[in-house]
Amino acid sequence: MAKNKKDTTANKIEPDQDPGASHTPSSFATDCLDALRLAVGREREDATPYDRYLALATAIRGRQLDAWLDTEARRRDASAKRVHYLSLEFLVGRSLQNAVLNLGLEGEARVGINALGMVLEDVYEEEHDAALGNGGLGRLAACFLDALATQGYPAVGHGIRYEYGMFRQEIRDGVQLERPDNWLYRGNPWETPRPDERVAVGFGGHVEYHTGDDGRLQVVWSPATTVWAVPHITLVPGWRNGVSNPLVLWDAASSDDFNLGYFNDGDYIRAVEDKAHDETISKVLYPGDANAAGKALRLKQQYFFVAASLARILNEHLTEEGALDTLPERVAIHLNDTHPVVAIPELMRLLLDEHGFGWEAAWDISTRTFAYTNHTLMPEALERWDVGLFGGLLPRHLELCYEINRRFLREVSQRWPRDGERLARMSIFEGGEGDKRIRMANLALVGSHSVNGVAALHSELLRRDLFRDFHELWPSKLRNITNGVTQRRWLRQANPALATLITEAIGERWLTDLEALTELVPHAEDAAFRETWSGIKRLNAHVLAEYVSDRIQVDIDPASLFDVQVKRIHEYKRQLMNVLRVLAQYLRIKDDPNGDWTPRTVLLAGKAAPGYWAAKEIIRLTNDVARFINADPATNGLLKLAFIPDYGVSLAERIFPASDLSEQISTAGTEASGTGNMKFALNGALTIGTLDGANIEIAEAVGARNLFIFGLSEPEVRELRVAGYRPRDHVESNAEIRRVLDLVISGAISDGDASRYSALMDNLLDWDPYLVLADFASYSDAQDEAGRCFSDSERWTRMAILNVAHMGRFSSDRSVREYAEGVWGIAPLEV
Ligand code: 26V
Repeated sequence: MAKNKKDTTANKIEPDQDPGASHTPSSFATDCLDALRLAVGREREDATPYDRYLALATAIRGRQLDAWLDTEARRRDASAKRVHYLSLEFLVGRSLQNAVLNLGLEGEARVGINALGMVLEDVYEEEHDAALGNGGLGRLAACFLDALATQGYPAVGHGIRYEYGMFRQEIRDGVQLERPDNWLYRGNPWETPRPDERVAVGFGGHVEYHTGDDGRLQVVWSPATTVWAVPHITLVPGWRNGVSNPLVLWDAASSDDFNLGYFNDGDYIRAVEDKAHDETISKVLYPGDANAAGKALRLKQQYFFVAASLARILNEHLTEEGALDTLPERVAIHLNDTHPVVAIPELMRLLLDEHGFGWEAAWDISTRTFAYTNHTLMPEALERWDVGLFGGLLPRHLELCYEINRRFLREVSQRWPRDGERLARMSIFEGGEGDKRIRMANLALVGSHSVNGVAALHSELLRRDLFRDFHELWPSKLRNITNGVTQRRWLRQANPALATLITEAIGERWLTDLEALTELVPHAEDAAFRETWSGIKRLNAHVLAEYVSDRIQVDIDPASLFDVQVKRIHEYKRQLMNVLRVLAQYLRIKDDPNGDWTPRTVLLAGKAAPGYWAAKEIIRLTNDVARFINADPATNGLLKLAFIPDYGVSLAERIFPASDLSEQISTAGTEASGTGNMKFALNGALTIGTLDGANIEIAEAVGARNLFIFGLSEPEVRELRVAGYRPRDHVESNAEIRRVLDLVISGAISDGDASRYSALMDNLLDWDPYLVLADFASYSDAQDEAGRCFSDSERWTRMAILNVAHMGRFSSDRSVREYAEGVWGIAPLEV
């Protein structure tokens, strides 16, 4: 597609919609034309495709602002309780198409954009993804905002307006390179800055104690530096209900009227340098997903957005209610993982030091306000802040953490006297002298009234292992709320052809009530319906094949089985097992070129944390194996492998609709939930997976006959580890895996460089922490079964339809309703 060449697109008007002919532009089309002149400042004939995108976005934003004002008025009139979702990540992706669809403006937008001389779908492609998140946790937050607005719940998201989002992934010679994601360089038409509502956030300094006139202790924190937090509001539209909820993203700005000391010293340049330094707080998203980076900047980011958000929340509550003792009646604050957990001592500080509450009252308000979700069992992902670092930046908060802990441990020792080990396990602090750390998860458990995991198995493991002591102390605090995804983006928007077929068969109800999909069950028996269904899948495969060919010059056959694994690259997710099995299949085809093979295209995509060596090696191996097997004419029509670069929300929207087989192959007990598993199944892909995370619940919902389950279960994994796992045993007993590893070790796949993967292979043979070798044979059998099943296209399509029909439970609408009713105590606004 030619971009930025106005003469190639300017006259592209869809038939029958030439505004110059008979059509009278609707008011929305007029708004678009107006926006082009009044907001973008461009004549129609000079407008670039991006100008047209800006015009359409601007016209829509106006409608959203209007809906927001209405929603706010209704909330205030009803004195409705509201949830504030605090998250360091919101992985929103693009906004234009989502807004067009949710506002029900597709027809008018099409006319409006035709009037500007372009096709709507091409305008969508002009938008840069808002990639303000790493993966599952951030995307879940975005799905929840959509579900909250759609159901009319009063809700606000609070996060950081990173100037650089998730890095752009380039692949050079098979290796991942990280490039900056300068997503704001052409501006952002969706945000409304509110500089007049900025908040001052302090860091460092010291704490003083005074006795007030009333004889009470007064604590005064004097920060060493202060940074402005400037809110930028992006609106989240509900599905055709006139509701619009705000997402408040905070931008760091240097404090012009603070830190004036240098000016007086005459060191003007140094002062300006320091000001620039303050603004680094919101510069860049931390591109990790598992290794908690104990870096000062990350702690600064956490406190920065938490302090700004709480100031805004309290200010609004005081304006509306006049006093803070009613806070828990009007406000719920949700902590998305431990990243915003410094909110607990911050609210205590505000109540005690700034608003004069006593400890008991402040603690009661605070614990009734906060709830916390855990998103991972990986011990290396649990945040533990060094007390030196923490106390240096937040001296008053460190004191408050000690006091919270002192009172908490007193309660524990009353219940379990003389149980020192239990006290040590439950303490908010660990280590000692010179190596003391704050366990943010323990702080979250102590300071929240509700704690939840994100799938049934995950929550069970939290209760059994990670939070066992806490579960014994407070048996009703820990609960499960299984994740969900928004069907509006992941089916209606991403896969319009399938969405239309479903709507034609069962009506529109599924868009706001996903359980309605069960009405598809009888259609699975309708041969004509199945034929249309699989035709749509093949058409989507065609579109993806074209993209892959353009992007990485690999030709893939849209009729082959699209076997897809897309997610962050991590050892526990076992992309390595997938790639090794591809090699095994390659060797089998070489042995028996005339065998009855199901042609297959294996696709992988995902980013590795920049400092995660093993994950980057897995990407390189994938690319080496792909180059090796794709170059072999003997297997070419039967097996292809491709790594698609720069996975993100928009690429995911292309991939799920085109996929046949969804790879969900983590070691049982490691993937908290997974949400990609739900997006695949919703688009009619069958799952090959372990009994892990939400796979278990998906299998229950769709029936074990309709997916391919393999591998050790969580109890079996635990048993094997206790007994002593010996990876080499599995190699000795399996000739096929031996041949595969020999092939990798020989250097044949890596230009004869025999040493390239020796460290990765040694790691596998000596340690194999995620049991790749133990599950390999079972995985390989399940893959054979999937291949056979796909060659019976009638049967496969029937299974795919039944999968979709039973996905009702996995809507984020259901998840959010469970939080609203069971955790936050909020109700929808009357519509
Ligand atoms: C950790 C870190 C460490 C420091 C650098 C930045 C960073 C960012 C995020 C994290 C925690 C990631 C936890 C996470 O994404 N968990 C995923 O949450 C999904 C939604 O609940 C769930 O479906 C996935 O199974 C789970 O891995």
